[in-house]
Amino acid sequence: MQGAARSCSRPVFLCYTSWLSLSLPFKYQLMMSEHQRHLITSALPYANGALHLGHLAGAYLPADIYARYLRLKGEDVAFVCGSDEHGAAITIRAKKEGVSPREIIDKYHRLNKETFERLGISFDIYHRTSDPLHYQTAQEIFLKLYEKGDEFEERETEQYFDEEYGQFLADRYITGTCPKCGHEEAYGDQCEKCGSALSPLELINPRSTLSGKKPTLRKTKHWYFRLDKHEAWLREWIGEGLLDGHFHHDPKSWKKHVVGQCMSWLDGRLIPRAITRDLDWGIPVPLPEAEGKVLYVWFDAPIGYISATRQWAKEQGKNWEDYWKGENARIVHFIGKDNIVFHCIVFPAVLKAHGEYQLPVNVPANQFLNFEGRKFSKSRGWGIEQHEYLEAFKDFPNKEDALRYALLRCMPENRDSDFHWDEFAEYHDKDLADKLGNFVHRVLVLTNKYFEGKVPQSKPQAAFSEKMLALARRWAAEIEAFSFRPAGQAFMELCEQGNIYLQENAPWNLWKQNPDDPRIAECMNDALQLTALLSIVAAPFIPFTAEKMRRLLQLPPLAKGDWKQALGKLKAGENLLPEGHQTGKPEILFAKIYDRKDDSRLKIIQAQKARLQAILEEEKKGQAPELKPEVSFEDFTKLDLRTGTIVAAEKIPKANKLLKLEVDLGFEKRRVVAGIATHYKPEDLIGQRVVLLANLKPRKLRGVESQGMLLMADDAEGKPGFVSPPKDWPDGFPLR
Ligand code: B3M
Ligand code: ZN
Repeated sequence: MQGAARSCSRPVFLCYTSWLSLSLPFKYQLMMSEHQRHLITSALPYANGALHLGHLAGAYLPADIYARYLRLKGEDVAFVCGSDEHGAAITIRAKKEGVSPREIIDKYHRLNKETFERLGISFDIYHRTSDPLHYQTAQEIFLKLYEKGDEFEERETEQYFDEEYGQFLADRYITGTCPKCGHEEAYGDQCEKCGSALSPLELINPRSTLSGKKPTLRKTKHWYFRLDKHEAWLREWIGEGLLDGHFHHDPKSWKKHVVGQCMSWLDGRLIPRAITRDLDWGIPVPLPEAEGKVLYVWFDAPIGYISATRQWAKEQGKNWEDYWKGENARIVHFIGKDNIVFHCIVFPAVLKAHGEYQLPVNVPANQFLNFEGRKFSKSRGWGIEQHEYLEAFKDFPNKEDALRYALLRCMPENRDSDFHWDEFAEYHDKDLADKLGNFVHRVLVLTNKYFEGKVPQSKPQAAFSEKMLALARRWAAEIEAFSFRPAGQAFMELCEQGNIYLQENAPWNLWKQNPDDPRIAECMNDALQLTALLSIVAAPFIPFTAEKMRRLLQLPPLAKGDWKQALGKLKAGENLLPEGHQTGKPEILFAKIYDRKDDSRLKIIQAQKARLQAILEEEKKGQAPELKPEVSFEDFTKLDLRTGTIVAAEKIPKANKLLKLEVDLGFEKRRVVAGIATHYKPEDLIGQRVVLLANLKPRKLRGVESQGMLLMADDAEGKPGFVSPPKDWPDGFPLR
């Protein structure tokens, strides 16, 4: 997947049109106009909890990298996100804490919004779905579809109702026994033990989580969106990139796992989906006959992207419709893989049914990030939330970029990946401190030493600048292809090339021999130009550091179009920093974690590792079973354990759990009654080697005398297995 060969064929919207026009008839050509409007979204987090590093790496950091890059390219960008504030998850949380849903959403909306800001996620707006403008937008879209007449279907069904609380129960409000695996705490929509998707009516022994009582069934009416009607075009659009006979996107630019998940859904047939609910928290269904009903949270949530854009445009004096309906609107949704179906199938179908909207050109969903080899788990304390990281690392210099870079390196772009604190430290020291930090520091120190901090006069060296240009273009192409990890590699290669260049030219040696050697200016000029370029290339990944580099170089903060301008100059062989430009005092960009003189940063990492270690140890303790009271050696020697072989087995009439076995001990045969009939058929037991407690006092079971007991143990599923002696031990062998 990586490397230059692919990247020059992949700058999707730069040269796509030109090769297409050679090979395809006109109607398949992408309608590309000069000016693109980019609408970038990140999944709207539920406002009922904080987000962890996996979320950040999944849907927020990649979107931010993309948005920052496009702004530097001079594109028109709206990067929107916000809180998803409806759904049963929020009302349940509120009930549990004994507060109103409003209190919950206000608390987490603020926390998540602030945390994103602190991490440099550059949303143009962080809106919320409890906002009146969102209500209006969602209701308008619902009504538009309703008025079309054939997009909805009304159905009367029976649903569970809590008589004591006088309300219908959302799927999540019903628990019961899973019909598939017997788990007793399954939810009405899903069993978390075996992962099966369920409907509340399938649950055995359903209980309301409100009253704890058995719910009754009552008739209720709901509106179903006719997803089934949209199957044919969805298949074409996702599979081939075609929409109404026109090329809408390059199907190869969609991630394989995204297309795969969509196709398997489409193959499973689409069915109408209920988009209304009987709940008292949500957006009222805007129909007179729908009193007390609200829109289903997954119907209104993606519309949140639209209302966020509307709010932002209002504040900016722009037209929101340009970003959603305009010919040149390019919508991209960043999400985690658990939200693919809603963003690639359901929401596009809603937009298509509406008729005026553009569909996303890509949904570059990420897979999942694990944490030190396991899934993030709040209940077990495994993982770390974004705000917890900021708190724990408050004394760690440049903590935001250190995290962003570590997450970039392990971003689950195409498969699940793993975050490790050791790698965090390694990337920090080897890449950020050694490759980037060291280079920038040396350049500034040497410029100060040789040229009083001023950019010396010199033309860029052709060979070096060409290499830099190629790497920077690769960086850009990878980002445009949503390949952020490879883009990060291109950035690091630029830093490496800088170090190699300094090392090979060794201006310090030239200076020792002759401070007026023109090669010193040549080398330092190139190195300074690269430093200026790096302040741009680094920015999407580590924006705080990029701005610091700008300050050190005494350049203005980054602004829209800076990359486009730099690219123009590089192509024309011009300098980014003019001759005589005054640079500032050198400063360290990243203080190493592994530093013999200062272990303060290492200690912060070690504290994190120690916390995880403590969880593991606690778990181990929890797993150790409680042992029976001690016995003496004499007690033990009283047991006469003998090897044997089952030579006969039969069922005991009217005792469906018991089998009557005959065990050959070599010197005699014993009759043993064992409660294993539900797990073994008599005929399968003949020849089974066993260990028998041979001096157990005989006792009668269902009228049959049992003369000893077999040693057995249950496996994880509860099936008993025999303790079986090695083959070469004869029957009757005593164990001690
Ligand atoms: N709030 C689900 C989630 O956090 C949901 C995303 C909505 S995106 C429109 O997984
Ligand atoms: Zn189950």
